Amino acid sequence: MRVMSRIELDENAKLQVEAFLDATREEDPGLARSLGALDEKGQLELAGVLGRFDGRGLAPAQQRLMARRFLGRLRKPTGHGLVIANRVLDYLDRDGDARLNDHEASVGLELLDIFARVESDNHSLSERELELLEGAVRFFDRDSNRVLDEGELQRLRAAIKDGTLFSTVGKSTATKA
Ligand SMILES: [Ca+2]
Ligand SMILES: [Ca+2]
Repeated sequence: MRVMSRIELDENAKLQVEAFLDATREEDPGLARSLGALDEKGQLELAGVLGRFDGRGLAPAQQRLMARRFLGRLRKPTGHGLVIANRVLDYLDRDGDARLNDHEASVGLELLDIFARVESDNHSLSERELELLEGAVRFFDRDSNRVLDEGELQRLRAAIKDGTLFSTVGKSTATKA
């Protein structure tokens, strides 16, 4: 089997991003504009997000819709924001297949919606809110296997519900720093 070079991988990622942006210009012009402004590194991160919805037997239009449900929640997505988003998505990929199944995706959307309201009462995440989300999933990954399993998710949900999340996560990031 031939191994793809880094350059070929990058070329594939670019084609994937171009196809996504072309379709998104019609389907969600505002999102297409902010994603279209990403530099090359940001586009590779975008390809990383798009790849989570590949190869699940979904039609391309459905894949784009799923990807946009995530990307549309990021306020003015930047390359840095997409790096954090990819790190968070890694924690949600419980079966480790680098794809998000319906359950994994719905947990992701649930968390994005909660963290979108942390610092500003709206439906989109600032970079700061994304960073808080990343801190939370890292903190609640108690066995440090870089996956948020069901028990860990339940503890995270409980901490959100009883309002202790930010004192807990705040403390942990303060001690780590
Ligand atoms: Ca998965
Ligand atoms: Ca874990």
